[in-house]
Order: sequence, then structure tokens, then C-alpha cells
Amino acid sequence: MMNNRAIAAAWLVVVTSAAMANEPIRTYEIWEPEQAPNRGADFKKVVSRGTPYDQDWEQWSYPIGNGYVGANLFGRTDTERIQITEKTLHNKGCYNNGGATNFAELYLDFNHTGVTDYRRSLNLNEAIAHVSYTSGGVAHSRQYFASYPDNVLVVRLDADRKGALSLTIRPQIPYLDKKDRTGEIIANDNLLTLKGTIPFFKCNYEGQIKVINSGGSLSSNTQKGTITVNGADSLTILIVTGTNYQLGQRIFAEPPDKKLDSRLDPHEAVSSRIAAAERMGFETLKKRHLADYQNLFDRVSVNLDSKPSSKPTHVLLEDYKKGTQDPWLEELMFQYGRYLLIASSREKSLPANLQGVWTQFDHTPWSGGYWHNINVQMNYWGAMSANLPECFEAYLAYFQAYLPRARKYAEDYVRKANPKQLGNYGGDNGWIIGTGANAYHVGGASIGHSGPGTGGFTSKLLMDYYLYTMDRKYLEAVAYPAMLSLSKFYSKALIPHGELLLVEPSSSPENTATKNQLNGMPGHMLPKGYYITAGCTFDQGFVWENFNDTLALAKALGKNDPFLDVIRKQMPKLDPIQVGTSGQIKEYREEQAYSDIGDPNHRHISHLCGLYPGTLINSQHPDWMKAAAKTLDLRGDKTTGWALAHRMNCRARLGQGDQAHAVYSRFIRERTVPNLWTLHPPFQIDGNFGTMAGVVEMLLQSHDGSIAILPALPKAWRNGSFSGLVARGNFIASASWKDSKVMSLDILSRSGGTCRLRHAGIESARIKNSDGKMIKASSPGQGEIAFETSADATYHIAW
Ligand code: FUC
Repeated sequence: MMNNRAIAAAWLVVVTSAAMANEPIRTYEIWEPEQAPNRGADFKKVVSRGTPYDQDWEQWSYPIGNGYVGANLFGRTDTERIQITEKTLHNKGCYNNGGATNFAELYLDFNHTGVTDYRRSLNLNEAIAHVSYTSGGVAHSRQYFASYPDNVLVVRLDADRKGALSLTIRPQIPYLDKKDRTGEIIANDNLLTLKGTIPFFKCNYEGQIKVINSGGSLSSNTQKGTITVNGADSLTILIVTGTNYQLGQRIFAEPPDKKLDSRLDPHEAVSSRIAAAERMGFETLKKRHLADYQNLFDRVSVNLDSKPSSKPTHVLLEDYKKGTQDPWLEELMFQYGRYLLIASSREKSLPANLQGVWTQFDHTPWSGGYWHNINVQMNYWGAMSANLPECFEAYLAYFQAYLPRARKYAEDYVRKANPKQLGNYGGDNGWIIGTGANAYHVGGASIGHSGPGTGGFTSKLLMDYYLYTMDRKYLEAVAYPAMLSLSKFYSKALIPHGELLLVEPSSSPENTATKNQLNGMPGHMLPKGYYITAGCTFDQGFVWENFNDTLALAKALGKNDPFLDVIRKQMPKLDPIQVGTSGQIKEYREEQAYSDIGDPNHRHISHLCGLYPGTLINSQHPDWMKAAAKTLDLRGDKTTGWALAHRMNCRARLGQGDQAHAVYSRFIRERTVPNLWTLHPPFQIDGNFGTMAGVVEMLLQSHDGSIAILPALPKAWRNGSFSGLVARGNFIASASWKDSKVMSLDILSRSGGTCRLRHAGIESARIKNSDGKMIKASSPGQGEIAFETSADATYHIAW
């Protein structure tokens, strides 16, 4: 798999320059001419929804990360603040079952005054943050990056005058006053060690900070736990973190105090990692970081006919809010999404959580969890199409680890909801995951605010990972067994209602009803207003999706499991989509007119999951497409961050480019802050990732059998180009367009097979392979062509 990817990456360089002919390589950076505020060099706490929160951290600091560890940088010249998060460090969290927490604060006391020529930036092409300024006649510069291959945070300080670097390096273990962790700081020579335990999970943690000076001298203060540097020419600070967390089924099976092996001490691993980094030295670490990062980041370019802007990012954003819809910011946000995904989700690390890999909190909002009724799935919606499938591997490992627990939940569920079925299919009850989960816990499908559609929501990612990579080994070993097994669970969760089979109990995620609305309705209300009934569109739809996908995978593998016949018999009885009297897709079967039940403007649009990320509502059902558009109109766009991202993708699937763009634009205006993180509020990373997926969805779609080129192009993006975006079937597409007409299109077939393209007027196009040989195509439908491809061959389509 890696080899193919490496080849594809090399090929992409060629395509990039071909598709973007005459274009200089673009540099994407966010930058400010001012330091990030950090009121009082200690974060000011503002109470938000009962959780203390630090606005300066959230809106102005710059995030770097390597999947394992994240850091937020303030770029200050008095006292620099580097806030560090280690993804496996959890305390009790807000729900008493685990939550991400701040690992360390690192302060660099410079006390530089009279600062001029200040600039701080985060370069997305390199994943390196920079700070530069002049103080006392000395030009200072800093670089910061988080290396994935060496799992180390690197800070480099330089000055243009020898001996000009003097500062004190002062780490802090945060929230010791909350008494939910123990910790001490040991200063020894050029090494600072932070170590302690979070008793709730017996989670042992250690951080090491090594200070390597060139010139000058160092002295450590054991009492204060600091290192002071005097008169150095340059300085490299290496930061390595670790805990005794081990991803595996034990984490999800055991009570909090037995999840981890308390005898394990991360000391050895942390020490050897920092020693290896020290041996390599700054230049080698940087080279290895760039090679790793750019292999991922450089695969995709998107040019929305923008002019690179030199405005500070907060000005760019302010101007956008005032009405200058600069496509540069729209493009920058897209690439920032890719940057953030690479920074927060890498193989062998945990998946990106609700805040990616960044938290300054003791108790992170919603525990920094993996919320499975939309949020964690949204984190990965764009991973495959934006050519970062490796980033999804973190979720795959997490999935494998929680699967045994999810099997137990399925059995419990069936025992309660449909006990007659327990013994069927050899006693195999499949698996199910409910909404709430984090690094230390997964929940089952409780009869609460979200129905068991959460399982199919999750398996859609498993399906898509296969369709985008065409990885047969994964299909055979992971995707097919997982989806077959989830189908078994679903088949047992269906209850006969006349001719139909309905999920019961069922609830449409987090929508709430009023007592009046429920007068005479068959379901019942939970104390918080959640309505429990049978056959919500969310649940029925995801059963349909998982059944449909299971059959498709069985066909791809030539499988003949007898259970497939059960799916074939049950599927026609699902009746998953119903259109109501307002012309809307119904959210509940018993609803007639729109919002008979539930909040008319609710943020969740769970009944449209069949449109996106599902495939049930597609162009072969124009009546459903129309009803979906009507539903979006009725629901409106006055909503929160990730909720806008879902609407954007739905509009794209409907081919409503201008509306999709309007939602994106609203998202940038209303939910984006100067460091380009986005708010629900507060900060959640799902909005950044969901809109990144939305941009691709506007330019390229591949969910209903053909690859649609520019399916939802808004007027605002009349001219432009992209390269390296991925379509299902493992086709890499690169295109350019002018006045909304495609000018060039290249398809790299990475796995061979039939390539079916859709675009108005494409029947008259000519197809050539890379040797210039004409390739014959058929026209299976209006605006469609199909032709056979060979693996690793490129096809040029011209009009
Ligand atoms: C879902 C949403 C909430 C929030 C939470 C993390 O439950 O309904 O709005 O985003 O996830």
C-alpha cells in the first residue's frame, strides 16, 4: 500500500505542475504582526457552559501537532507560552468516564522589550511556526514544529548576534490545585522532567524537555524546576511526552483503575526518544519532519481563482466578515483543514478527538471525546477525498480496539430490545457503538438522545475507506467482516410493524419535542425532551446504508454468506425515506407537516444523513432530492459550527453550488476565529474538517456510481483548478476550469477498473492515455462516459 502511495505521490508532483501551469507554488500561511494575547502570562478563565475556558488560547494561539502531541504557541516576547497536550493523558472528564486534559505549560521568560518588526506565522506548506522580531538591536527568530517520524516537539531559537540569547525555561504542570493529578518537576543539568500520575486512571505521565545550547552557558535551578540560559548563540529545545496508555481491548473492558498497567512507567520510552532526537540534531529533525509532512500535504492543490493575500489573517477574516468574500480565505481554510488533520490524526496515534489534539482545559468541553452521532465521523469525512487516507488509520486502530466491547453492547441491546433474536445466526449479535466515547471508554446504544444509527454512521467511514483506497486486504480482513457483523446487529434490532421492519426504540439525534407536539403520538418523551419512537429516518437510513454496503462488499469479494439472504429479505421492508405534507423528508414516521415533532431549526439534520454522508438519497430519486432541498430550506442556516458543515455538504450533494458556498461563507463569517480554528462554540475541530470535506464535495463527487466533475460549482468559483483530489475507485482527479467550463481533466487510475465520468457535454470529449493513444469510451447515460483503465495509468480528457 505504501509503495503505491509513494508512486502516486511522485506522480502528483507532475500533475500538479501540469494542471497548474504558469502558476507559482502557493504558500499558505496564517500570520499576525502582533503577539497572541495571554492575559497575565497565566490564562484568564472565562466560564463557558460551566467549563473554564481561555479565549486567547482558543482564538489567537497557533496549533502544531503530530497526532500524538499538540502544542499551542503564543509567540510572545516577554514570556512565551507553549501549551502542550498529550492525547492519551486523560482525567475523569466531564462525564466521569475520561476526558482529555492539558499536559503541560512551558514558559520561556525572555523579557524582551522595545520590540519592533514583529511577525508570527504558521506555514502550512511546512507545518512550521515562525516568530521574528528585533529587540535591543538584535534580530531574533524562532521555529517550532511537531515531528511525527521522531515524535518530538522542536523549538529553535536564533539571533543575529552571537551570545544574544538569554532566557529562563520554566515548565508548569497545570491544574495541580484541582487535586486530580500528582506531579513534580525535576531540573537536572540541561534536562527538565515533568512526571506524575492521574490517579483516576492510574495514568503515569512523563514529559522531558531538553535544552541544547550552542555558545553561552546553562544552569538549572532544582528548587524552582527551571533552566536558565546565558548568552547562547542559538538554542534547540526538544520536548517529548508519554504515558502508560496502551490502546487495546482492556482499555474499554475494565473499570477506570484497571484500564492501564500502573507498573508501566513511560520513563524509558521518553528518555530514549529524546536521546535519539538529540543525536539527530535540529537540521536532521527538520529534514525528516518536512519529508514526512510534505508527502501528505503536497498531494492536493486547490486554486479558486484567488490572489494570495498579504493581509494579517485577522484582517483577512474581518474583511471577509464585512463582505469581501475573498476566495483566498476559502482556499486557505481548506488547506488548513488538511493541515489540522495531519497534525491531529496519524497512524499509531489515537484518532483526532473533538478538539483534534489540543486542549488547555482541565476538563475539556464534552471531554474532548469521540462523539459518534456526527462529530467524530465528520472529522474523517474529507480524509479520503482530500487524499489523506493514512490519517484515518488512527480511527481504524481505535475501532479494532473497541470492537470486543461493541460486541458486548450489541448483545446487551438485543437482550433488552428483542430477546427472541439472541440465539439467531449462531448467537452472533454483531456490534454497536453509541454516541459517547473517548480514549478510555466507548458507550453502547442506550435508549437516549440518539438511536443505534450511530453504528451505520461509523461503518460508512469503513466503507468509504475501502472505496477510496480499493485496498483488498483491508476489505477482506476489516471492512467486510465489520459490516456483515453490524448488519447482523441491525437485523436483530428491527421489529415488525405490519409489513415493515422498524428500529425500535429509535430516536433522531438530540432533537427535542414539546409535550404539545407529542399529544396523541405513539412514542414517549424522556425527561430532557428527547422523543423515543420507532423507525426514525436516521436509524432506518443507516440500517439501509449498512445493508446496502454489506451486499456491495460481498459482491466485490464473491462472498456467499447465508446471512446475506436475510439482508436481501429485510431491506425492502425498511421504507427508510418518507416525504411529508410540507414536501420535506420526514424525520419521524408519524410527522405529517414539517416540524410537527421537534425543533424546526435544530442543529442536527440527521434525517438527511442519507443525502450526506449516505448514498440513499441520490440523483436516481429526484423526488427525494427535491424533498431534501426543501428540508434544508425549512431547517435554515441559523446554527452552530459543525451543523453548518453538514448543511454545506448536503447542499453540495444536491448540486446547489451557490447555496453550498453561501453556507461555507456563513461558517467563515460566524464561526471562524483569527487562528482559523472554528467554533461550535466553543472550539471543536469538526467544523474545520467538515467544511474541508465540503470544498471537495463541491468540486468532485463519486458516491452514486460515477465521478462527477465540478458537481456543485458556485458562481464565486467561476475559474479555478485542482489537483490530487480522490474519487471512489481510487481515481485521482485533476482539473482546471474557466467561466465554469472544464478546460482540462486528468485522471490517474491507481487501481484500474472502469472509470465513469459525469459532466455536462462530456460525451464529446476525447480520451488519451499518457502515450497519446486514443481510448474508446461508451456513454452509459446523458452527460456520462465510461472507459476501462489500467492500474497506475493516467488519462487525459479533452473537449
Ligand atoms: C453532539 C452535538 C453537540 C456537540 C457534541 C460534542 O452531541 O449535538 O452540539 O457538538 O456533540
